[in-house]
Amino acid sequence: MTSLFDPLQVGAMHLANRLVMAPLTRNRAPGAMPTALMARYYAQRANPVTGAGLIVTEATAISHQGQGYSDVPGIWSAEQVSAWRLTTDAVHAAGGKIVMQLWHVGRVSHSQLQPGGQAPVAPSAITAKTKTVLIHDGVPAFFPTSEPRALRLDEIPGIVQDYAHAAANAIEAGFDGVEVHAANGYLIDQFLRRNANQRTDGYGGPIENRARLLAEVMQAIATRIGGDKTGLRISPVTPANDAFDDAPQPLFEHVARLLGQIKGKDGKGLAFVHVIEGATGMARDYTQGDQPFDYAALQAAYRQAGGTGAWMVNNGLTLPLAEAALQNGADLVCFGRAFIANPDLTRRLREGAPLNDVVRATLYGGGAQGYTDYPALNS
Ligand code: 8OZ
Repeated sequence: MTSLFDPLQVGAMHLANRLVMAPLTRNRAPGAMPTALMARYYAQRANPVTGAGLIVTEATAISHQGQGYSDVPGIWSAEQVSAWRLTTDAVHAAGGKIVMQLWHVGRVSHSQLQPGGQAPVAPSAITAKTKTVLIHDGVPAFFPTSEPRALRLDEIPGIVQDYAHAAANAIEAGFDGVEVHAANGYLIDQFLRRNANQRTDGYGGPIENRARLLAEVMQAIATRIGGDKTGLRISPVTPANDAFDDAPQPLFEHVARLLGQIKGKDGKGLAFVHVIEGATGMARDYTQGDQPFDYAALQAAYRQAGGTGAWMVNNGLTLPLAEAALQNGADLVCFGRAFIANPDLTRRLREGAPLNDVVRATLYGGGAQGYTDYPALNS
């Protein structure tokens, strides 16, 4: 029987174990610049024996326009590339692997965060019924998102370019690969879903059109950096950030088929597909036959189309749920809050040790407190 603690080759990466640290927004990058404290936080979780086999960074903006929250990092400038090297060097020195999550928020933003104070961009000019976090004088607060403007058709190639440029920057900064954030109601997910995408051009209407931006972004990145360094995250039925579609099963099976067909530089397919099962942040219980969506059909569609990447699952997992997921056909399991609170989560799960609880008050914004001061077990 495969164990969570067994190694796995994932695309170009050799992972020491099957536990992945989820992408987790922490709002500790003022001016969109990654810091030395962030490098310390990731390195604490990178040890191949005690920590994650793979770390996915917090969502990182591909462009200034892609930003939707205060103090989240970016990867569009040369300065950001240099600053991220602190993180990749520290993680690699600890023996770990790390991929960067590439993010364009689309309409989930506020004009205060946008270049020139302009409106955020979206598939259609429909305001998301959700909130964003703005930090004023060090104090985080929720604000309704601004009314977006619809992207012109002639702007879309530039967005695809921004993703490919950000992916190349991530590789230059020393990351082992990238994960495209196509989940949780952000730009790519907005294009996928009928409630946010009412376009009448080649990027709206039928499923094939709504999935076109995702296909173009994945292909552009795989061509630029190699399919074996490229993955993505999707969330077929999440209601997060006002994401909704009345027919997610055919939509995401189409997405799975197109992902299975992507071949990048050197003819390599994608390294991994990361699926949030259920509503983001709410545990799905495999042992209870909880099936709001047929995830096995999604995986089968991907495999039938030729996809060979690792299948990664995520959402409120516990050790028994993670083991059940592995026996159900997942290759990798992803933990979020548990990795925030336990830098040595893998060791604790292996040894059956108690877990530290996460402190919610320090999740978004602030410094070392509730970030790099969660204790590991004594050796
Ligand atoms: C929590 C707070 C802000 C952003 C996501 C990137 O939901 C996020 C996010 C989560 O994917």
